[in-house]
Amino acid sequence: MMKSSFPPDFLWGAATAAFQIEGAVAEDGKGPSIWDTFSHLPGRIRDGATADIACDHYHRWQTDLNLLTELGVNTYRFSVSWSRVLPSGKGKLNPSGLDFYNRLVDGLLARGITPLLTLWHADHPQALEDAGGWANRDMIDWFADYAALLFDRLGDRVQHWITLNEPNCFLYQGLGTGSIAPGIADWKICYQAIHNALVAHGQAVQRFRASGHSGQIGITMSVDLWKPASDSIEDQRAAALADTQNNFWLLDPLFGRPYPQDFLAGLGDLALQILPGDAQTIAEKCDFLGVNYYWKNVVRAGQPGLGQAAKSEYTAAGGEIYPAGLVEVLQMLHSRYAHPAIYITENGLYEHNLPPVDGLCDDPQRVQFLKDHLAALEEAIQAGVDVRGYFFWSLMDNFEWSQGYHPRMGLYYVDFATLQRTPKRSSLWYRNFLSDRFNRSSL
Ligand code: IFM
Repeated sequence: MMKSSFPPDFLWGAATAAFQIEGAVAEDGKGPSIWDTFSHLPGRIRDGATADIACDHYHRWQTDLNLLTELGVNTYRFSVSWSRVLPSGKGKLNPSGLDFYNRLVDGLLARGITPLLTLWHADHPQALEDAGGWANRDMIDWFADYAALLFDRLGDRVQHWITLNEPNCFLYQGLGTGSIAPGIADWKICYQAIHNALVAHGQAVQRFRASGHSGQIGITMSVDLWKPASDSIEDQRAAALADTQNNFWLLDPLFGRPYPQDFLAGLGDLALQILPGDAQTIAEKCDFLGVNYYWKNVVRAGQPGLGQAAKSEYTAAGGEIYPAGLVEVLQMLHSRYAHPAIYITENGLYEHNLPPVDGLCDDPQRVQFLKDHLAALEEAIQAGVDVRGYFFWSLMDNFEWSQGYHPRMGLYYVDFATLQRTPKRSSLWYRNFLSDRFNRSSL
């Protein structure tokens, strides 16, 4: 039998986020979040969908944890809804909201599944947004206090923490282009908000260390590949710029480097307010970097947005499926940032609706996607990259932000009329892959 390159203690999991699956948006004392507000604005979400019910995970969490057992994963990544725990974002705790996560964590541990908890996955309380959200420096303390509360209440059982999920995507789109919540299109606000969010991340890491709890903490970034459409100098420059804006702008300061200077100089009127000590706080040492990898972007000068290379396969959302890019991205992170420990906190495929037939949903493209990306991951590990875990996005079909329920990304199909979950072929493939892994590592 071939020896696997995956370490025996590798974390194998699936991921979700609170707003995308929980529903119950106004139940048991939960306050409104920016996504509750945004998803109810006319014309902002495809087909006018909302996440008021979503997958109804708030009521069906036990069924969903049983799906994890069925899959055979040893870990699960989920996020906490800040406004369920602190309806106004700060101050008064909502005990029923916290209890939901207590039950969830206990349910995972009872099933032998390690929880990996994300503190902010795009859905902060509307009350804080009304006070300026991430553009207001007070948000740094509000976030750190919220994080400290969860370290205090769940840190006896949760050993893996992520501060922020994809501040690059969610803040560029939420505050720069305005295409997602909170729907503000102002680049000055956007860059300041990103800076403040990075400082907030650093403060949360400091509060975690101060809490005395054991465990690991990190941040998750979306790190896709940005490639020029041709060899022309213009296309190469445009691709390098996109890489800097999307990746290095946030990653460099997190790893103790200055903000990319060319790009900083180019901000002009958008100049940031950076206070003494911010750089050190942002670079507070983490235990790992979370990496979300989906696809390759092809960049053509003068054409904002995604370009597409000829003769490639595309996801239902337009990105190019490119497993080799995972190796490239991981090797880049390994060499540029002095080989950090990495978890692949998301990787998955956008697909159109393929309803189940006779209790099974056939999704060969996702099976192939998984095979190819896990092979790429193994290649990166063999090349020396310190990858410690892999989380497939997503456990089940869910609310895909401004796209509503259209792209389906789950290992389990969700019928949004009946809320029934049905396995897809990819879940069976992942299950077999994992049982083979675990059997091998116990030999
Ligand atoms: O669904 C999202 C998730 O919330 C953040 N990362 C990308 C996923 C797919 O678009």
